[in-house]
Amino acid sequence: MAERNDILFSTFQLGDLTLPNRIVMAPLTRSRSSQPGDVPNDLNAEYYRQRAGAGLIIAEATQVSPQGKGYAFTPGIHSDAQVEGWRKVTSAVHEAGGRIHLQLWHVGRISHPSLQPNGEKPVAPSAIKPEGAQTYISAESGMVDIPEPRALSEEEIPGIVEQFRLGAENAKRAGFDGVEIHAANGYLLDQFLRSESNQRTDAYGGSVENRLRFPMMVVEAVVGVWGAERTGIRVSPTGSANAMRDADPVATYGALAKRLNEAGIAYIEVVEDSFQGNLEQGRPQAVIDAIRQNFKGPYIGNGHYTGDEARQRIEAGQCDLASFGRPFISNPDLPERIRQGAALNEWDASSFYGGDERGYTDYPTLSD
Ligand code: 8OZ
Repeated sequence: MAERNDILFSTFQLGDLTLPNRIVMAPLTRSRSSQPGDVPNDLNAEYYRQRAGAGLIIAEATQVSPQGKGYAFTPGIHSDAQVEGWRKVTSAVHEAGGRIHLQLWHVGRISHPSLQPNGEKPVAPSAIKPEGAQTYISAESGMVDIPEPRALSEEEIPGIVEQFRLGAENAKRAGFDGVEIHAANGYLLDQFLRSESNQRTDAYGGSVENRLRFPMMVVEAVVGVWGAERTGIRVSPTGSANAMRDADPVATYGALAKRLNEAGIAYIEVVEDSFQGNLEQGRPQAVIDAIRQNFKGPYIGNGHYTGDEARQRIEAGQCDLASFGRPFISNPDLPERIRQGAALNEWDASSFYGGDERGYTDYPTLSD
């Protein structure tokens, strides 16, 4: 049983939102939107409603445009039908007393022509194939290799910033409490940030300052819609998912953290130790320190946390909040279980992506 003054269950001021606890539901791709149109539905609303005990829910990665899509069945935030669908989700969470951000996503090169408008090549900072990366394109074809992308022209970049701005506006119309910019796990913003996937020789590549340019344009556009206090970001400085690597993550992410601090955004969520692969054994402490030193706002730690570890790391000042992914899939009442020190349900990985209510809304709570 947790102590009465358990820091995990102390309130936390995140921007201008007051959270009742420090346990955040991490963004989780579940690939269950309605087709055609990648539209959130009643089942999705029920899933998030069940998890409203989180201090904050960060809803799953959601493409800001058809071009930003990289997997079958992931939801979007670029059509009116999607806005209406998400409104069901935000209403359900709010009625249950929760708070919910939307994660704004453009996959860049992690896609396939069969998912792209007019069957075009996916776009990236540079025409570099993510070696070994795959994506799920349809129930019939399943997982396929990702082909070489097309490098974006300099002139196209403001248009992609505009896709994020519209996504942010649509998220507002859909009733979210804020947004998180997806700059992690090898998707478009991460592709620009890291030296190996960004080999550009124009103003968007080369030096750290240049590699930060496009991601910071997105941050500024989203802040223009939501205000800094309702805008967060997710990064994965040493994550290797989707064939990612950076020559000097301390320099890249230290500089990014400084710029984000100047922008005054509400939080940074850091994937410290990814289930999809990490270039370092354990948590990359040098990068975590560089981010903490440069970004003075709230830090959400993510990656293989247990409740006890979250408590210890918050008490030690290493993070302010902790986000949980897979434990939230199988435990809709995860905060209550952590508070009581109760056993957790195990997750079934075969039902993570796609399908129906099984492995989605049918995990039991303590009171079931
Ligand atoms: C797992 C499967 C598909 C997408 C991420 C959005 O890694 C994802 C994702 C994870 O951020």
